[in-house]
Amino acid sequence: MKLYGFWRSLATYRVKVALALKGLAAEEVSIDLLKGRQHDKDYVAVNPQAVVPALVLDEGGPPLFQSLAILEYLEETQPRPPLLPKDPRGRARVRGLALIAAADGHPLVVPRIRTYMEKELKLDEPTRNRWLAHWTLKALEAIEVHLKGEKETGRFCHGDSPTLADICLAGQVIGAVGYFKCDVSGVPTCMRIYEECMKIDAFSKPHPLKQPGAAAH
Ligand SMILES: N[C@@H](CCC(=O)N[C@@H](CS)C(=O)NCC(=O)O)C(=O)O
Repeated sequence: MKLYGFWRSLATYRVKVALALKGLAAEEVSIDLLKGRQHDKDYVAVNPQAVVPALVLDEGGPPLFQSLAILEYLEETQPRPPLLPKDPRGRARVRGLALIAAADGHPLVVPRIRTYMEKELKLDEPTRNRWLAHWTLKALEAIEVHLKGEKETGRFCHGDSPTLADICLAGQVIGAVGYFKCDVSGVPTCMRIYEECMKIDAFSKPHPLKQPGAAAH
């Protein structure tokens, strides 16, 4: 498999964690988002949305796109270890938690939004940073209410083994702590579970700030 991604990308991180948890390997191709390479003609031919990640399968065919769709594909084709619970209600809860991060929180802080705020809306850097930190924390606060109050929460977001929810939570915390310097004192359950995740190589090795690209920035 070939994974188009970028060291700083939280959506790429989600796919890398899932691949690692499932014991799958993929060759990585870096699309430098800081240099705008996602808009290069060659890459737009891979993913017309001009975003990473995209996953090319060994069997060929069009690349898979959207990290959660890729995670679901991996889950269906390589069910062990499972990243979704067996029961439909549990699956809905895990997907719901994952979506708070991946569908509601993360999209507000991606490069195209930041570029629009800077170039079109002419917002200064402190104002842009307030936006990034605010929406990143809002998603974690919503997840926190679920995690703190619901009996399904265990060592991880849902029970005692990692699921799609933990993968998305980990990325959201990396954004909050590593990128946007949020005050995370109000989301202790998220932080506790994040720390559990980081005890697992599949979560800690692909950490964006541990990638070679990060050292150069
Ligand atoms: N919902 C998408 C998000 C994809 C996305 O926005 N990726 C970011 C990096 S984390 C990107 O490539 N952004 C490029 C841009 O905004 O121009 C997914 O989960 O795959």
